[in-house]
Amino acid sequence: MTTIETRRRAPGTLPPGQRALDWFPRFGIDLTGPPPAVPDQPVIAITGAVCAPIEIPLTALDELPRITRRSDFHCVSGWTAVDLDWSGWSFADVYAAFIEPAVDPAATVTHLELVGADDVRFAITIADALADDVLLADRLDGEPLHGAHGAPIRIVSPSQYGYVNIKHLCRIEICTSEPKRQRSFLDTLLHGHSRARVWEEERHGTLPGWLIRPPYRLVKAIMLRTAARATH
Ligand SMILES: Nc1nc2c(c(=O)[nH]1)N[C@H]1C(S)=C(S)[C@@H](COP(=O)(O)O)O[C@H]1N2
Ligand SMILES: [Mo]
Repeated sequence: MTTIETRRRAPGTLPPGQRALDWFPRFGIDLTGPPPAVPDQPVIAITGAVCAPIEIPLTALDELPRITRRSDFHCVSGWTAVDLDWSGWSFADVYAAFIEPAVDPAATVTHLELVGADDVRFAITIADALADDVLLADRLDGEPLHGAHGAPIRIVSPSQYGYVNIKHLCRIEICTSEPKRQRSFLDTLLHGHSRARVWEEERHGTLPGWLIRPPYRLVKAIMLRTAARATH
């Protein structure tokens, strides 16, 4: 097993506009309800531009080398959890071994839509998905991933904001263009940047990152209070 440091910050520094927490909150659309149930034999379904849809049993991932990586986790609302030890597999390895062979050879893949069991999703560009530091993680700090943090398996892309890091990953849609979804008013207001790189402060799809910090800070304060109450 190899441990690689992927942290890009110098000790004591954080990406622009981020503040460190001394805990790792559960965050997202649901802060208090039970996390989605984990099936007895979990799979990741591969759909979209494929020859035929397939299902990858999580047990098949054991064929690939397991890796552990220490990284910081940055939510777009402005909090950072430092020095998390994730364990799992390189997403690029999983893609090459299990996903790419199923893709329609005539398709030019531009995005992968990552879908969680709670139906929360994010369309990541294929280049960002295959970056060196992206993991499929099933363990955190030496323990199996807790439901709050994405059991049975989640994406960990430490150089992109939290909302890229889809928890409870159960399906990947292979896309030949950026999926366009209907947005609610709130979603339009808060709509995240499609690359979400933390060091570039790509928080928002249209507004500069620094400009959107104050409303996000408000969201952070309210949600962290709820998350803390649910945890303690
Ligand atoms: N399936 C799913 N994935 C998700 C979310 C969610 O609500 N559901 N929330 C996102 C957001 S906004 C953040 S900051 C991180 C939070 O991860 P954590 O709960 O492990 O801290 O998960 C991301 N992935
Ligand atoms: Mo987030």
